[in-house]
Amino acid sequence: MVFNCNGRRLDLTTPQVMAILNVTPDSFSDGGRYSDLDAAKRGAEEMAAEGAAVIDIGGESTRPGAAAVSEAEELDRVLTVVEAVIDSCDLPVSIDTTKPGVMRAAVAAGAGVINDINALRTAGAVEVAAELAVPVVLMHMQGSPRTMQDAPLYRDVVADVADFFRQRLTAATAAGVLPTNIILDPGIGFGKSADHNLQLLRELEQFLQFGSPLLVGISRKSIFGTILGRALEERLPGSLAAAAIAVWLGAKLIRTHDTKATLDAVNFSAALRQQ
Ligand code: PT1
Repeated sequence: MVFNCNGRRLDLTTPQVMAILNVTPDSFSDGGRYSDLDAAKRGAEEMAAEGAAVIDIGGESTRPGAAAVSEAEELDRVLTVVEAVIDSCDLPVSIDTTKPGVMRAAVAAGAGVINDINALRTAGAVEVAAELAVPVVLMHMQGSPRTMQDAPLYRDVVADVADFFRQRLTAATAAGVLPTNIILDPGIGFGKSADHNLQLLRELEQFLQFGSPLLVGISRKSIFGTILGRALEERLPGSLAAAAIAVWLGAKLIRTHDTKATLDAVNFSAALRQQ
């Protein structure tokens, strides 16, 4: 449960928080502007001070409906930010990408975790992940971000996600990814109805059978719109409830926009559970 992230330590003996650092593209700037980098550095420092265990940086939106970006565009957005955050704090940095070229460049810049919503299914990704030898998050997704919410369909969502984990664990370890470097994530909101998401959270313990730590990313997602009728900026209470329950059911890493509040939910749940 202790991971070596390109020289930085991630200890998941007790549950921890993965803080989301937004690298928001805007048409008036590229990711390399001083003010953007300065904001990223200050954001990372704040997350570290609030108790995050790892900082997740991504240059491609994977929200429902989001379009893909080119590798050049993604590298342009993300690489200087990874370098700046590696400089400004000593936490491990995770790179949220599906592209092997971005994985390679980010790890060369100091990133120490590959967070892949496509679970290394992109051509060349599994070989690069094996070569880089850093921890990898294998996330379940049905379809692709642009169309995944059109008509999500499962035989049995929990069984189907478990089958997917079995397949991806086999493919990754066959390519040389160490089993001890794998983290699994059911992919809340990625090609799932609200009911599918509830079933996955309710049955989260089923995914402990693989022996890998579980990551859950549910922060501010549309399930809180569907179930609670909350707009984006009103979803923190629901997100905290979900984080506490995910930890209660065995999750070891919670991906969040709200480090301090989420860490309280995580720590209280872990204390109750005596983890
Ligand atoms: C996640 C995750 C991620 N989520 C991992 N990486 C996003 N490992 C990005 C919605 O329903 O859960 N795990 N990287 C963000 N993606 C979404 C998906 C954001 C759905 C919002 C929704 O609102």
